[in-house]
Formats: sequence, structure tokens, C-alpha cells
Amino acid sequence: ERRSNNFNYGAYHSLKAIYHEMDNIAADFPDLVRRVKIGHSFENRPMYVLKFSTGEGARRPAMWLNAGIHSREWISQATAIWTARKIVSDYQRDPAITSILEKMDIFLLPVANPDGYVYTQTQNRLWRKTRSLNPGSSCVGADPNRNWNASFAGKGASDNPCSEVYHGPHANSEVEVKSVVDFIQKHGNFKCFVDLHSYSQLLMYPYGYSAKKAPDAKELDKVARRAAKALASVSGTEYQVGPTCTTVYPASGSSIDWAYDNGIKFAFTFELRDTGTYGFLLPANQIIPTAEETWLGLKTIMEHVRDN
Ligand code: ING
Ligand code: ZN
Repeated sequence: ERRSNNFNYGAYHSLKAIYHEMDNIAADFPDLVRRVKIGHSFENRPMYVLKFSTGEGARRPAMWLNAGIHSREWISQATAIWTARKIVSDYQRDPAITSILEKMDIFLLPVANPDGYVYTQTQNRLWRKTRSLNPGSSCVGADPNRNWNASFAGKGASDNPCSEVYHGPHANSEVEVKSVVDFIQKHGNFKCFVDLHSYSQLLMYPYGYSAKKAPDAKELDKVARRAAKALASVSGTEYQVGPTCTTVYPASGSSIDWAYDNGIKFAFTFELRDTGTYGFLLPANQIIPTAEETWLGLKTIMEHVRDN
């Protein structure tokens, strides 16, 4: 039964519709993908990942694709669910994704901040943070990309709960972040962590918490430049490449800095379309073009991870 024929990948969807489509993808390809609950949000919504795997054993080398950590960056969640469908469609057709999956598992989290996402759909389209309550403040939420245990509460984060970059009371205070951290640490064999944000058309690697050079900066820069070139080959979309701190701004407690400092060498953040014309309000007719080009960038990274 393929109920999923109804899902329009060229539109933005509710959390419920995305979760349902994840279920459909898993039902359509039971030998390739499973929907796994990794935890729950502050408001008790489930956090689901799709696990793509062709092999036995729980701890194959793995890649983590993260999306929607900032709720208003809707192109991120939309690109992620398109990517899920792309992986199952192209497996055993495209030799690149086939060989990647012969060797590694892919874990895809399309909505890393489900409470925020629901809030952007019902209350405030431009909500960025989680929806956790801050004792002693009427302001809600912490920035889930300042909450990781990597120079926590350092540069580019705020201790003011009303700030858009409030780091939270302590590292991993946001249950959405803690759920991912626990899962990745328990698994213990992740080689790659990619976080999808918008907007600005950037492809970045550690560090954000300081301008110090990552030991692997040379290699990461080379891979990122190849990925950006592949991405641009689809329709000419240009990406800037570099370390977070000097490419955008200093930012401590981010997901990729945590991943990198915890042994996941291939840690990248994409800032997807556009460069500001529409910003967070990217029209739905750009979802599929964005996802198509991003896919080539992701594949370039994943092939490098496969071979290294
Ligand atoms: N930009 C990112 C942010 O969290 C970033 C930039 C990327 C910071 C990677 C740190 C690490 O501010 C958006 N648009 O959220
Ligand atoms: Zn973001």
C-alpha cells in the first residue's frame, strides 16, 4: 500500500504530515529504512529519525543528517524529508548512494525542534528556539544551536533568556539536544554530522566557538569546496565555504563543534537558500530545486566519508 503518493514534496507541511510521511517511507521500504523514536520534545512530542541501513549489526559506521533545529528555517525540514524519499528512490539505481549504504548507515532527523516547528505553524512564523520554560523569566525557549557541550556559554551566545541566542541554563538542558547527544554517544560510531539551516548559501565546518583552526581544516575545506561545486552544477546556486567563526560569526555551543570535538571529523553546516530576498520565508516553489542541488552537495560529502 503506497499512501505516500499523496505527499507533495514541493510544499511545506505540518509536523503531523512529516511524521506520517516518514512512516510511509519506512512502510514502502521495510528492508532499507526504519523510523526510530530517539526521544521527545519539551512539550512531549516524539522525536523521530529515519535509519537507512542495508546491513546487519547496530553499529555500522554512520552519518547523522540533522534538520530543523531552528524551527523557522522551513527549507531545512522540507529538504530533509525530500532527501529521505530520494535515498529510498535512488538506492540500487544511483551507484553512489548504493555504495554509501553498502558500507554505512544514515540517520536522518528531519525535525530536530518539533515544538518550535509547530509554534511557527500556529503562532509565530519566525520562532527560532525551543519552547522550554525559563524559571524567573516570561521569555520562552533556548537556542538549540548554542546548547551543545562545546565551549558552552562562550562567544556568540547569550545568558539572557529573552535573546534569540540564549544558550540555556546548562549544556544539553534542552531535551531535544540531549536526545541526539545520548543517541550518538550510545551508538559510538558516527563519522559524519551535517546540520541543515537557512539562509545565506554557506557551507561551513568547525569552529564556530573560536577562530582557532580545526586540525582537519584543510581536508574539511577541500571536501566542502567540492560539495559546493557539485551543488552549483545543478542550477548555478553559489555557496561560500569556510569555518563558521570567520564565515558568519562566532557561535559557541553549536552542534557541529560538539560533533567535531567528540571525534566526528566530518562535521558541516549548510545554510541553504536564499541570500536574503525571501530569507526564512523561502517560497515553496524553491523547495525541490533547493533539495535537488543540496543532494549533490550531501552526496559529495558522504562519498568522501565512505572512502576515508
Ligand atoms: N545560523 C547558524 C546559527 O546557529 C551557525 C550559524 C552554524 C552557528 C554552525 C554555529 C555553527 O546561528 C542560523 N541561521 O541559524
Ligand atoms: Zn539556523
